Amino acid sequence: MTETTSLGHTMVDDEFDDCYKEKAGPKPPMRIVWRNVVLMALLHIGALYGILLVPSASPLTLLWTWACFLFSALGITAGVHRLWSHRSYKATLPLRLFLALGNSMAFQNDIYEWARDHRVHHKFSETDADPHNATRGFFFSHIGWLLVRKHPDVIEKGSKLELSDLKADKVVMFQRRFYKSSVLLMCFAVPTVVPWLFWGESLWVSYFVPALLRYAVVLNASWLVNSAAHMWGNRPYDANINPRENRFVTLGAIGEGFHNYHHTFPYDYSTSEFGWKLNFTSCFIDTMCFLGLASDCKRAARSVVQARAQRTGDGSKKPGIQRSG
Ligand code: ST9
Ligand code: ZN
Ligand code: ZN
Repeated sequence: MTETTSLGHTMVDDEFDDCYKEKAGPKPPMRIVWRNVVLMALLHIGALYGILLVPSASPLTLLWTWACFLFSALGITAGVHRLWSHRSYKATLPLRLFLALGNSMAFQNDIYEWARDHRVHHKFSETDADPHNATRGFFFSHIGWLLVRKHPDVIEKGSKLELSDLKADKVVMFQRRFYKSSVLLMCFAVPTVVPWLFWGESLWVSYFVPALLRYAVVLNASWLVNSAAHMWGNRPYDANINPRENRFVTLGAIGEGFHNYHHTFPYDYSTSEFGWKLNFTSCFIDTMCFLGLASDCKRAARSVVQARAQRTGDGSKKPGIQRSG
């Protein structure tokens, strides 16, 4: 059973656990998955070719590419990240269906697998049990972790996580069951066919720009949160952890680069204390609340944030800064 607090919040297994100690002795050998290496190389070559085709795409196709970017990005940020991994707000069935479709368009593993890997990332951050352990370097935390077998501790610790809330969510389980077909449809077929069918774009351009290029951009924007935002930026809330506040990542990842704040207060639905500032995802969730499609947004109290910043921050936070949104 999933536990709830006295405030009715769902308890989520995403708090850092400092009891875990990495095993002593040599690390297990890295086992490369060549199939993934080839597929990722082809995707990125296709995306680079897509950049060359951008000038020949019609304005409507470019607008459509942007819409597909936003929809798939929200399927990650508002969907599998803030809703399903952290349970930082509640969403009605229509909104969960919308986010699951966007999530399939983003093709980053199904919601269940993504949320399981993400909870284990927070709980055992920057250890052997973290799937994209940033202490193994930029390349590993960015893309390398998807090209090799996982460290056994990721699987061992991940299998002990509390995931009953995900198993109980019919939308999550439905998407997992039909994941491959939903990806073919949402990530590749819909982005390619719509411009061809509705405004006569060539199938060639539609495939390489709104499908492949957009997919690769969303992937890299997401991966930058694991790589760059664990390496470069200030640590105003907790200087003892590596995740950082990175504006560049925030811009590309529609509000997900406030990563020092996020690892310190993983339950906060806004992943930052600045409301809508550089945070389209928070703007989207607030709009959903306004429309009655979302509710129960959790927030770190301002006094808690200030006290924590004073106690463990690196001193870069301006005192008394006002929170907006
Ligand atoms: C992708 C994911 O790109 C991206 C995630 C980004 C995260 C970002 C987070 C930052 C915060 C949010 C910001 C968002 C910003 C968005 C901005 C948008 C503009 N616990 O996996 P296998 C079990 S995906 C427990 O094969 P291997 C598993 O169930 C890209 N158990 O491991 C299985 O058991 P069984 C597309 C676990 O063999 C067994 O272990 N996809 C766990 O080591 C084996 O599982 C790809 O590229 C766990 N955590 O292979 C595919 N994990 O057999 C990538 C696993 O019983 N995946 N298990 O079913 C793969 O090919 C493989 O997983 C592998 C590892 C090769 C990487
Ligand atoms: Zn998170
Ligand atoms: Zn992180």
